[in-house]
Amino acid sequence: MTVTRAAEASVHPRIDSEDTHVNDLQLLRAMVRVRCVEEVLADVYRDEQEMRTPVHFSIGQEATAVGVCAALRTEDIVYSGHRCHAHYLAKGGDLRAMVAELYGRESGCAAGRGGSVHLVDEAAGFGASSAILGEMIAVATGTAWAFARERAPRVAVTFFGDGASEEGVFHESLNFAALRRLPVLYVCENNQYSLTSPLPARQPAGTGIGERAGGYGIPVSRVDGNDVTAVRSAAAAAVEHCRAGRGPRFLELDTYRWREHVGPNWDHEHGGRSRAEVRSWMRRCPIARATAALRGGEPSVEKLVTAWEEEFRAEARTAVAHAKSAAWPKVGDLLAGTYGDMK
Ligand SMILES: Cc1ncc(C[n+]2csc(CCOP(=O)(O)OP(=O)(O)O)c2C)c(N)n1
Repeated sequence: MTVTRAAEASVHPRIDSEDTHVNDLQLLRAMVRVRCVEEVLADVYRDEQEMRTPVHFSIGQEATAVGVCAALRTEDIVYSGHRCHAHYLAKGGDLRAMVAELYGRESGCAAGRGGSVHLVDEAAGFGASSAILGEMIAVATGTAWAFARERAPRVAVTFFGDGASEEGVFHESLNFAALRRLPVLYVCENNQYSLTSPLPARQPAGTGIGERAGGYGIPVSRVDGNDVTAVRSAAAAAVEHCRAGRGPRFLELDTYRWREHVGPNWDHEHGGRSRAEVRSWMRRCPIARATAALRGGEPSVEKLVTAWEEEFRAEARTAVAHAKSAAWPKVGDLLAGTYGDMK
């Protein structure tokens, strides 16, 4: 029972505990939370049409966010792109402030000015997210440069998709980070699609994203991104390397998004990808996989998952109710916190 209580204690697993069984349960719990929050938001978004923001869900990709963030300290800074809810939550971002942001409220994490693609939680070490593809790759590289100059034992981390690896700034940033041996971890979530365009239609046969990063002399690990413990182990080794001042590292994590590129729906009816392909990846669900792996040591793991689902769905619904009753920003303050407000 000690194990279960420890797992209940946190939705932000860290690697400081020696007990890997406890940690693995915590990883599972953290993934269940991300999944439940996104599923509740997807339902509410579709049924109410009240959130005035695009939403890019990571449903099916939870192991990448949770596995990587479990290897980080609060003072390490994470950046993300448009598909950022899971990264924000896994790094310890405030759920209520995220949901209020989706509803455009003043209590949102970006004061209701940014929407779902502009999440931030400085206290949790979640630096920023942006829908400009590749932008945060450069920002994370700059942050790592600052850490290196300050000789701070901190690591900058940036999540991005396979599509973002095709931006020029990807190459400029990796080259600079390798040259200066910066403490930055690049995490490519390779979910095979950029909108509806599959990887083989965009990149030459026989080449790969990790190979391109390796071309700059950056050590690369390619990992099954739906295996949360494998992701955590690879991330822990990479973060240790960065923190020790040995330069950047690169993780390529193979995974798959279940829902449409943007929005709460499924997209197999639109012709871009087949129902069979989506189903084959749903059979590789990271949560089902982690649950099965834990069954031997924790026979009641399914019951735990069911209880967590109830708990987190309720938490998400409360955050939605809270956001809906929160104040809107004042029209007169529209430019507050923006460049337009600067004297
Ligand atoms: C500089 C820039 N170019 C194009 C876009 C339009 N765009 C938004 S998301 C996206 C696809 C992103 O694919 P990927 O990086 O693989 O991330 P995923 O959506 O698969 O998580 C594109 C092309 C953009 N936001 N920014």
